[in-house]
Amino acid sequence: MGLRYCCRRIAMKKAASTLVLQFLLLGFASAADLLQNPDFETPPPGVPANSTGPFLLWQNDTLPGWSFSGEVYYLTASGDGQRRAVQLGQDGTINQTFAASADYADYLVTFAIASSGGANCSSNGSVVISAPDSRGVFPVGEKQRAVYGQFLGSWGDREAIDLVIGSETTESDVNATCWPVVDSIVLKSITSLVKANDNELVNGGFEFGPDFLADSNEGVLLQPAQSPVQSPLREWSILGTVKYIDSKHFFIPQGNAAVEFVSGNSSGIQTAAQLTKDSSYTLEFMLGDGNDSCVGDLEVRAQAGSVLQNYTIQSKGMGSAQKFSFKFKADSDTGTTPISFVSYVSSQTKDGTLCGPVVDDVVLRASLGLKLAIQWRFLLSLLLFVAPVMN
Ligand SMILES: *[C@@H]1O[C@H](CO)[C@@H](O)[C@H](O)[C@H]1NC(C)=O
Ligand SMILES: *[C@@H]1O[C@H](CO)[C@@H](O)[C@H](O)[C@H]1NC(C)=O
Ligand SMILES: *[C@@H]1O[C@H](CO)[C@@H](O)[C@H](O)[C@H]1NC(C)=O
Ligand SMILES: *[C@@H]1O[C@H](CO)[C@@H](O)[C@H](O)[C@H]1NC(C)=O
Ligand SMILES: *[C@@H]1O[C@H](CO)[C@@H](O)[C@H](O)[C@H]1NC(C)=O
Ligand SMILES: *[C@@H]1O[C@H](CO)[C@@H](O)[C@H](O)[C@H]1NC(C)=O
Ligand SMILES: *[C@@H]1O[C@H](CO)[C@@H](O)[C@H](O)[C@H]1NC(C)=O
Ligand SMILES: *[C@@H]1O[C@H](CO)[C@@H](O)[C@H](O)[C@H]1NC(C)=O
Ligand SMILES: *[C@@H]1O[C@H](CO)[C@@H](O)[C@H](O)[C@H]1NC(C)=O
Ligand SMILES: [Ca+2]
Repeated sequence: MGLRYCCRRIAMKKAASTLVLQFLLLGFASAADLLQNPDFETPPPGVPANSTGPFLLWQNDTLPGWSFSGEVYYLTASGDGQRRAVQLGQDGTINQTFAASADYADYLVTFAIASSGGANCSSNGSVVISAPDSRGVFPVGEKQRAVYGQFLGSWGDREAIDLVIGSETTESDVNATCWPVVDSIVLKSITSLVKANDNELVNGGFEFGPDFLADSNEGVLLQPAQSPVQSPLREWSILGTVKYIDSKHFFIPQGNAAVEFVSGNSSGIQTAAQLTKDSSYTLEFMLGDGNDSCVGDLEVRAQAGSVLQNYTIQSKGMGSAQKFSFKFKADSDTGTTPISFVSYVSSQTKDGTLCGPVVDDVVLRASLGLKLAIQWRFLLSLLLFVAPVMN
């Protein structure tokens, strides 16, 4: 869904079919109903239509689309625009098996979790999401509700994948624990991404990441991910907490998505580029604010190889971005040059939400010298090849 939407918009904006084609070749993202009843809107048959309180599921109940064990409650929010969700109590888990696509793809999940209780809980419990290749623990924070994104794994061959969602608490007194509420579980698959020819970085525009929830204006939180391969932000590892933000609810410098560094010291992203040693390159990026009332000086430290540079913008919190760039020489013996953007200071909006600088549209290019050199080498080899033939 994400990709088709982005491409249609690009096509309308620029009417440049070549650009669209390039985008299509870069990778394909799809969210075609991989899960049944992902938002629990189809209730267990045993739940009375007018039920409002938590409904404890018995062994003999069914939760459409899902299996469950332990203490699992079905919740129906009272009032209009009914929302349903599940609460995972003591040893509560739900699971569902989905079929991976025939082609190999990376799977990302987005989900919302909420605290069930108020200040009386000494622990809100955590949600544990696991799949054959991964396991992530997500605490219900101070906020009433949070949306997270997570990398699940890479599968193909129509393999059957069991997604398991459970609860966990650090509190030994079960009564003092407010068990977490889970809702809106959205799966997305992305086939492997390929470098565009004018950027040494893959996913430099951050268009490839977990899905956004349609009804949510709070972005998607991404937890630390050491490996760019096993990161929900494709091809970038994550330091601290990063908020993945969408153009429907935030100001985005380029395309439909960007990253906001929200956890202060330190929060950011990192990747690596295969560069030619001793050649010159230019790193270009947009730095801004997401139109989320994040007021003040927003600073990031950009790193390319051994070059570190700090950049600051004065944010009014109303959505703006500036383009920056710097040149550097690739100096790594292994050919792998680290590229990173990190924020060291934490900021908050007036209502206490953590916020920070937004980075987008990161482009790493060979400087003109290197490009000419490559072209010359190409021309020369062509001449050397053609000359004898002509003789
Ligand atoms: C729910 O509806 C049933 C009949 O459909 C009724 O007997 C019961 O009192 C209702 N409960 C509430 C809480 O309204
Ligand atoms: C499930 O079993 C319980 C007792 O063990 C019973 O009270 C309840 O009516 C049963 N529910 C269904 C849907 O059969
Ligand atoms: C949930 O897990 C159990 C045990 O691994 C398995 O038997 C069951 O088929 C799974 N349910 C679904 C809906 O995937
Ligand atoms: C918190 O505990 C107090 C005292 O036990 C109780 O009066 C109050 O209703 C509780 N609050 C909530 C939100 O459960
Ligand atoms: C649990 O969540 C509530 C918000 O619903 C928050 O007020 C409380 O501080 C949280 N408790 C802990 C221990 O994080
Ligand atoms: C949990 O708290 C309730 C009151 O809120 C009490 O009735 C119950 O006995 C407690 N259970 C345990 C295991 O402490
Ligand atoms: C960030 O943390 C590092 C080490 O943990 C510390 O040296 C540095 O002063 C911190 N910076 C800020 C701005 O808090
Ligand atoms: C960039 O900012 C960090 C953190 O405030 C500081 O430690 C560092 O010296 C600065 N680097 C440069 C090159 O100004
Ligand atoms: C910021 O958001 C407001 C509404 O919340 C909107 O009117 C305004 O156009 C946005 N600004 C930018 C630069 O996107
Ligand atoms: Ca973007």
